[in-house]
Amino acid sequence: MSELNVTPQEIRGAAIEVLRANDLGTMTSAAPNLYPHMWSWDAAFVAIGLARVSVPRAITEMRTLLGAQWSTGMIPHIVFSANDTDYFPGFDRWGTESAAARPEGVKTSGICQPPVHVIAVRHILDRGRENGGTDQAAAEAFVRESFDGWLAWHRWLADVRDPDRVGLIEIHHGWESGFDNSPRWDGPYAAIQPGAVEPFVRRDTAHVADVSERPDDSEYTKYLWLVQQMASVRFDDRAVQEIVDFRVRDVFFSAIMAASTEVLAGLAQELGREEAQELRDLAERFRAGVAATVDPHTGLARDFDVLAGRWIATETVSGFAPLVAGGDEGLLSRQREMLQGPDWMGFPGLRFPLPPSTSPASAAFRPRTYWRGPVWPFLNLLLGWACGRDGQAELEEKLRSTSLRQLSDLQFGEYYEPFTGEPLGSLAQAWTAAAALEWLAGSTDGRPAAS
Ligand code: 2M8
Repeated sequence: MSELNVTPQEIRGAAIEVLRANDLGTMTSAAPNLYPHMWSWDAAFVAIGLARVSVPRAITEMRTLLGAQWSTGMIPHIVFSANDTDYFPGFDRWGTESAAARPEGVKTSGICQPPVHVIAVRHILDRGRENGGTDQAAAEAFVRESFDGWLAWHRWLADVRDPDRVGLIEIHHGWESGFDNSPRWDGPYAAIQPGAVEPFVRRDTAHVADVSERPDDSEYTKYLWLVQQMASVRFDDRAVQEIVDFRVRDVFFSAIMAASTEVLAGLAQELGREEAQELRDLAERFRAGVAATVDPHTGLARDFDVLAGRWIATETVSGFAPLVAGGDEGLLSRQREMLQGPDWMGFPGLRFPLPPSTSPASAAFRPRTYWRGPVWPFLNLLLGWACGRDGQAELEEKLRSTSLRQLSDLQFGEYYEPFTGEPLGSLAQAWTAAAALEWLAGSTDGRPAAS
């Protein structure tokens, strides 16, 4: 930690302040202005960070999210706060009011995001047990109380989004991947010819310093077209799959599904639940599905465009999905070597040796544009967590110490320019602050304090 120009205590204090400022009571806004609501996978990372500060508050975060679960089992990608003016598309534009499966009394979007949540629940349980006393009792009670909700979520993903059991989750909007405008989705979006989209006024561009850090209007038109398509069939799962213009098997989403389902299997076992084996088999299905996408020429995992019937081979960080999913050590060690090699963490001139969202060696790389190149700190936390799980202390420590150097600017950027280290998008982004809190708690030999 000697390379930091601020102390760990200063980073911790500043990160806690970001989470405090974004705290809306029972949910944390993803960012103060750009994202004034709760986002599904942001909430999971936020809970991991919160658990380092307050186990009860971390539980509240996950409880709020689960309170928005649809009767199908789906956990929606946005739970709207009362602030309905600063974000577009807001609740009214989603049209989820007409969905039969929507939750009572909670305003949500009608799509989902990657299922990181159970990994967060495991962190909450571990922190509760470290602290003992009421934290332990609350965490253990929460795991028992929420287990069926997580189980329904994972079963919904497995049944509805992988009906052919190929071990890959099908998504119906780039927003479901969380990698909104990644080059991964250029092909599928290029094929979409949107029908008439109701006029719209964006709000996101008012909250960033430079509009080129965000997707453009033609991209937004397609985003809204897909929402309109889903609303036209009231977000009915089967009907959406029949009519929607975006159907892609998302390898990174699937890797998170594999990792998280394995964690859920562990919780099931501890609770003496009969679903433990079912969940283990499910995790294996998705690990195998992810491994089967690896391009033998590049060594990177690929998405699959269902409508075009084509693999999507891009040089994006999602190519390292096997590192998140876990599995065959031969594959994983090749991927770890590549990740640290000259096209990724070792690319010449990087401000910090951390994986950019798109390789700078790729023609699709854009250093300042959102998911097309910048470094995303929360993703590095996920990669580090997977390294810890797989006994890769050295790489985990590299990611941890370098991430802390990156975050010692105390800005907690949404994403970072890889060559200058400039924070971009929103500042005071909640999951970035949460990642800092979790990294700070790691011990110097690279092992998490406990897990
Ligand atoms: C970004 O996505 C939202 C739409 O869901 C947006 O641009 O309005 C993505 O980075 C996504 O992964 C993230 O969960 C969300 C909130 O941080 O912002």
